[in-house]
Amino acid sequence: MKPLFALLACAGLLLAAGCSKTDNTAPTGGTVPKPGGGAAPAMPAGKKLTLGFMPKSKGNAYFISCKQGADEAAKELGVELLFDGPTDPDPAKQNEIVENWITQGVDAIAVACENKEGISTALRKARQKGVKVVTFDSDATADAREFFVNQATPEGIAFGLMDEAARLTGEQGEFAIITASLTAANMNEWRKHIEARLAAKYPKMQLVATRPSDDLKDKAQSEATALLSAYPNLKLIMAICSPAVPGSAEAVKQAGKAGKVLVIGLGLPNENRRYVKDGVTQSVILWKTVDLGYLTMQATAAVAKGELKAGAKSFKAGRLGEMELQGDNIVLGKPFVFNKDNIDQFDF
Ligand code: RAM
Repeated sequence: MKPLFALLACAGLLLAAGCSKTDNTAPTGGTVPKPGGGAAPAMPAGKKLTLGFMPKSKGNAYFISCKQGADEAAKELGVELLFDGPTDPDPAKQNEIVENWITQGVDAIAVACENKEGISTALRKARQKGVKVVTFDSDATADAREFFVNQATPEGIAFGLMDEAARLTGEQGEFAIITASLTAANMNEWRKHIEARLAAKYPKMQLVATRPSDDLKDKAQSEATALLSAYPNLKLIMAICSPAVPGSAEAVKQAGKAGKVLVIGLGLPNENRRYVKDGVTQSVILWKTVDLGYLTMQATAAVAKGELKAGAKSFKAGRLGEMELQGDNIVLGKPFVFNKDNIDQFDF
């Protein structure tokens, strides 16, 4: 952890959790209740848990960074981690992988859902077969999983974006959103709160368009290019999925509009550093993706072992310390704003 990040996290500015060291004991065995009554046979002593970890897409740097934290937790806990997912976002492929994991008889799975309704049927089936299910990043329906590991509250993310857009534009003018898909549940939740904040606080700002990028950089770049010609008075592009931030920045740069059309969004410092330093992108907002993957695996293992159950108020998440639960949500913490002044202190 870089010094500034560590400081902020420990000060409670970034994460709700503390910074205590992990207790690495990983109990095995015991009797695990199965959904629908009955009990699974006790796990043979010393049996290694097998946990699946599925991103929306394997090619997305955001999820590669999450995997780093998942690997760290798996190593600490002595569990086997299966990492699989579509190469590019593909809901049908996600369902297929869930089915494979059911057949393989894995103990638990963690999934970032591309299509909320679509995957929930497969996840419910997994639960019926005794596979514990946790979602992260983007949720399924509540009855299709035990817990959702959320990166931050939707209001925290949306108000952070909207307030930053308002600050940078002097609360005036046209802006556009580039999202992942128009059905992406996490982005749609954030959009709802962005629009509510806009309506409540910024009457002189106008959201002129919301365009999908399918969570792909090249598509985001062509959408941003189209927005620049369709809206000559555009003041800012807000890219709310990670590949869309560098995609939008590249479009603005190539159009020679750096500094005239501002770019902000939810992105990784490493993917945006160049554009932030060149003044094309003003601010990037994100949570610590490594910690999101780490927390997810800690929670998934705890659920698989029967240590984390519905109704729990908190659980111990290794190096992140005691995490409080909000109902069936485990919230990582508050998002953080990266800009020219601090981006060099972060490496993910
Ligand atoms: C994308 C993913 C993910 C989202 C981030 C900000 O890479 O779609 O769901 O949380 O961006």
